[in-house]
Amino acid sequence: MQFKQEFLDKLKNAKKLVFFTGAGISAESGIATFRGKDGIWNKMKPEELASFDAFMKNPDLVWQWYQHRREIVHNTKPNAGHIAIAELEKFYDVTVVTQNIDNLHRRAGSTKIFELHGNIERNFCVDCKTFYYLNDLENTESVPHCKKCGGLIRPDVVWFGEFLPQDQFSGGEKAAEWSDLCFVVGTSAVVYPAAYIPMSAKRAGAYLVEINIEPTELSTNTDYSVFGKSGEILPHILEFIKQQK
Ligand code: BV8
Ligand code: ZN
Repeated sequence: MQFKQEFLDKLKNAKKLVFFTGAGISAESGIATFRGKDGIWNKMKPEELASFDAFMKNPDLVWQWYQHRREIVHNTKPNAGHIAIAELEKFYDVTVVTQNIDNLHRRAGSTKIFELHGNIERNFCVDCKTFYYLNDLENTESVPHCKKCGGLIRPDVVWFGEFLPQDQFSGGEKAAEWSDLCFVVGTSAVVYPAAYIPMSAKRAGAYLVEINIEPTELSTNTDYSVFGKSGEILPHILEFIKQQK
C-alpha cells in the first residue's frame, strides 16, 4: 500500500498521535455501523431507541435492544485496525478518542481512551446513579431495577439530546488539539458535538488524516484522505513505522 510522502514524513517526526474513531473501525469485527447500507439506523430511527424519552416510554424494549447489541459485542473481537492502534503505543504517545460504545479499543490493548458516548458494558440507576456491570445483575431479560432504591437501570451510553461526559469530551478535545497527527477513522462525522473534535485538532495545527471506505462530510477539510478498510490500512501504517524505528 502506497502513502503520500508528506504523510510519511509527518509520521516519522511525530510524537503524539490521536485516533478519533467511529463505528466503521468496528465494522470488520462484524458490528453493524449506524448509517451504512446495512446500518442499524436504517431499520429504526435513533430517536425511537437511543433516547431517554424512548427508554422511559418503553424501558423493556430499549433495554432488550441494548442486550441484543451487547450479545453481538460479546461475540466479536477487536480487529487488525484496533490492534494496530494499540501496538502503535510502542512508538508514540497514542490517545484514542472514540464515539463507539463497544469497548473494542480497550480489549485490543489501548491504554489511553476517551469514550465520548459511553460504554455498553456499564449501566447505572436513573434515580440514585449507582453503577452496575451486567454480572452485578440477575435476570436481565427485562429492564432490571436498582438494588438500592428500586429505580430503573439504564445502559451508560450517551443518548440523543443528552450531554456528553464533560471529562471525556474535554480530555479528548485537548488530546486532539495537542496531537501532531489526528487520524479520523471510520466515522461519517455527522454526530455532534463529537464531530467538532477533528476540526479543532486541525485548527490547532494537527495534520488531519481520514481513513474511510468512502468520502465523508470531513473529506474536504482533511490534509489527507486514505480510502479503504481501516482493518487493512492501519496495519500497513504500523508496518511502515516498524521498519523506520
Ligand atoms: C448533545 C450512543 C447537547 C448510543 C450515539 C450540534 C451540537 C450539539 C448537538 C447537535 C448538533 N446538531 C445536532 C445535534 C443533536 C445530535 C446529533 O448530532 N444528531 C445528528 C444525528 C444530526 N447530538 C446529540 O444529541 C448529542 N448530544 O448534543 O447534547 C444537547 C443537549 C440537549 C439539547 C441539545 C443539545 C449526543 C449524540 C450521541 C448520540 N449517541 N451513540 C448508541 O450507540 O446506542 S450516536 C452514534 O453515532 C454512535 O455513537 C456513533 O459512534 C455515532 C457516530 O456515528 P459513526 O460512528 O460515524 O457511524 P456511522 O455509521 O455514521 O458511520 C460509519 C462510517 O464508517 C461511515 O463513514 C463508513 O463509510 C465508514 N466505514 C464503514 N466500514 C468501514 C468504514 N471505514 C473504514 N473501514 C471500514 N471497514
Ligand atoms: Zn438506585
